[in-house]
Amino acid sequence: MPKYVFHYFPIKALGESVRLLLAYGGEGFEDHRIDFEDWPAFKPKTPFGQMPVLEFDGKQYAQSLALARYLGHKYGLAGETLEDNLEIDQNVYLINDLRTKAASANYEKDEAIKEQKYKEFSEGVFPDSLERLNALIVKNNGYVALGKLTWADFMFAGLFDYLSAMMRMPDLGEKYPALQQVKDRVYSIPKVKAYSDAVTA
Ligand SMILES: N[C@@H](CCC(=O)N[C@@H](CS)C(=O)NCC(=O)O)C(=O)O
Repeated sequence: MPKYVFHYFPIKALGESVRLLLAYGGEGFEDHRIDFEDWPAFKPKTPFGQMPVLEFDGKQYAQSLALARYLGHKYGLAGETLEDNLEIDQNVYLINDLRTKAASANYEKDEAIKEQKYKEFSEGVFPDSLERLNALIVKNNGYVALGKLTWADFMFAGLFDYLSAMMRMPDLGEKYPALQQVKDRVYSIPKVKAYSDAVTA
């Protein structure tokens, strides 16, 4: 029986970063993918009525960023000082803000407002944030923070496909090569690659 059970929908979205970190950690995890039709029955059994949820030692924990930060610290992917960790968090929250903005367009129910948001964001916040992030990664030698591999790289790599789809930007990696570099770098780590190859096989 693996130490961890990870509960999430059968999609990448907010769950993939945690799966990548669990794969990197190599302790073994059950990748419990809950179909959408089974979610209503499982929802009341989770801490906050949402997934992802990580279960171990008889307890369940929620919130994707909290889970990623925890696993990052556990597996040697955090900074060495408070200020290092502040820099990681700062860059993770920059990415998370962009994710929230993209989600506000993607999940907008009113079609007219949705298209208005896409128009506005595609001319403003999307390119602004992406250029900022691209420059940040270049400054950090191809990493999201601290000039070395941290859990922020896993957070971003796991989110890449979701972000690209939600921003309607299938050419995200071509337009912003540093972003593609982070994704490729994380997915080329042998344990992460083995997990990813097994899922897509
Ligand atoms: N801030 C939370 C958001 C979690 C969240 O929005 N989860 C969605 C799926 S991505 C969910 O569980 N939706 C089903 C529901 O709310 O019933 C996190 O980062 O984990």
